[in-house]
Amino acid sequence: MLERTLVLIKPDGVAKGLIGEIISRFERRGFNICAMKLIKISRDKAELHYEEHRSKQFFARLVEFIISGPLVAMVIEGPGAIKNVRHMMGPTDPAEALPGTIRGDYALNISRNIVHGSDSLESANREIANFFKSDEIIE
Ligand code: IDP
Ligand code: MG
Repeated sequence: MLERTLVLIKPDGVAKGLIGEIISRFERRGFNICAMKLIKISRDKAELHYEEHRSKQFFARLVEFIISGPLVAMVIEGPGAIKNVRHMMGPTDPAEALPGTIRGDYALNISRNIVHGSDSLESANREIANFFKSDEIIE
């Protein structure tokens, strides 16, 4: 099924100079980029993005980190994009990620795991709307 998912190259990925590398992987796989921007997000937007984690002990640090520097937000489209993009990223904890995945190649620390990808159709729709106006997304 053709799907859209929100991908973030988080501030650690931007700081490590991995923007091009990460975008290349999605392009070479055949995904379509339908929106993209480099931004520093507000605390409100960050808290909305991670609202499912509000009760977790790591929530405050997670929000501080995601607003600490610029990130790249993109909407990526393709068959099974939600699941396939997460497969390309690897598991949340990079210590468990296989080489060949983004987290397995570029990260070791769960709180600095380089990328975000939506985990369901419902999350994707909510997260895309939090980052992009409809006229910023190319049909
Ligand atoms: P995901 O990014 O793979 O979807 P989530 O469980 O949605 O993982 O968690 C969101 C983000 O919160 C993770 O990418 C990671 O950076 C951070 N995180 C998750 N679990 C922990 C933890 O136990 N300690 C610190 N940070 C965590
Ligand atoms: Mg998640």
